Amino acid sequence: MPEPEFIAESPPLLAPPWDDGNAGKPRIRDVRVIRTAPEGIRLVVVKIETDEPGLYGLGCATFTQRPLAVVTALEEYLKPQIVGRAVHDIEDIWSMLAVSSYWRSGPVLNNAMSGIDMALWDIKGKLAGMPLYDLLGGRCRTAATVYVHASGDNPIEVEDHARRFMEEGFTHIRCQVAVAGAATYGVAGGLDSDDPHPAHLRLRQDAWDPHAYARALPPLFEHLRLTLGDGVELLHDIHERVPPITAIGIARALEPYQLYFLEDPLAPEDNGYFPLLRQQTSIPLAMGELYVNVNEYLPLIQGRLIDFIRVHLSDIGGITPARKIAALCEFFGVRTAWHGPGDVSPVGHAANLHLDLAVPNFGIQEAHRFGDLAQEMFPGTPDIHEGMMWANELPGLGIDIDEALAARYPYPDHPLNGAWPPVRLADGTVQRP
Ligand code: GCO
Ligand code: MG
Repeated sequence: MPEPEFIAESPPLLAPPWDDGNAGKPRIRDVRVIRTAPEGIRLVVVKIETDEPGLYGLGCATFTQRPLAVVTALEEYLKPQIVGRAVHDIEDIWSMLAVSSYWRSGPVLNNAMSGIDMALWDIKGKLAGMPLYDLLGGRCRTAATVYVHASGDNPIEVEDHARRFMEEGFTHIRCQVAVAGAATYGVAGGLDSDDPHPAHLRLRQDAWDPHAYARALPPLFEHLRLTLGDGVELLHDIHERVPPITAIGIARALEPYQLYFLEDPLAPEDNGYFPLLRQQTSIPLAMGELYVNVNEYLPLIQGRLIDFIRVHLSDIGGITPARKIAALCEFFGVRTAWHGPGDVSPVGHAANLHLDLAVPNFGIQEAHRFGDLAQEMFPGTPDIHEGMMWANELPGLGIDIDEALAARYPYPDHPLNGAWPPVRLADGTVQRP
């Protein structure tokens, strides 16, 4: 399809009534979608270029299990609606795009919107000459405390891994252990070498056994508390892989070990169990990386049923909805813990970090330590040291992309274009998520 000719005005039908007042403001000239995989994970990054020379913004639109669908949504549906619009009207552009398909929400559309939304916030920061955290109200802290992932085939290996992190200055560590003879989520090592997933996402080829997994957890955390002591915060991710009543049992069994939080005990489909879970235990609960729709998290926040909100910024549509969620959570005593694995691009991590710094009710940030290549490809990738993530002083998101380098790392071949193979119980039943 030929590129639409650039006109320095809003597209017909889509101009807001105040568009005359936008005369002289920079306008969107192009929306470019960049696909790259510096670490084998399929990233989607949006670059919005304006009619002002050198003024552009970057956004994360990474949905690594359906990246090509996001690219199509951006190129064929969202871009034609916003080329020509003034860059200032972020809220209006978000609201307009959100309903432009009538049927709304969902990870594909939200990710596409997030690419645009973050890029517009990046541009707004550049226009203001301020890092985004300043524009959002100013910083509330020096840096964002992070947690990292330790795993192993048995409690001793997990302990060793955690100790290495502690020696590096990390204070919060998520711990996952392999279940003997069963598939295990979130554990690196001893895996099928043909598995296309990055190590932390790989699945063992054998079946998943929710009850064996549940039984393996108390001995793991008992071992970790005994050997590592109380001077470290421990976290765990259930990843929604057990029946709801088993999750309640796990939460109660882990109470003595004083976890910082227990993540994703229930699948979004089982939100109705939260009141029961909450009545049974005071273990801090973190929830929400799979949420895409406001109706999924609103009742949990209002009902004070969770302690940490863990949405994936690009999966809910970017910074615009996330800053509202953070503000809402503040009034209900819920802290933020934005999702931050390797399938968030460095641009998305920068967006997480600016919110972490600017919101009073920040809890913790999940960290992914990007290798040299990704850091070279994305200059300004947030720095991690002393157990914290640090922002630079550059305006906007403070991050850039070396497009020539990005082009040298295309998506790896994959029979399903990144889709996940199923996890199954011993009888073959597909297990969520
Ligand atoms: C986490 C997550 C991730 C997700 C991954 C899915 O807490 O970091 O559970 O590892 O599984 O982002 O693509
Ligand atoms: Mg998780």
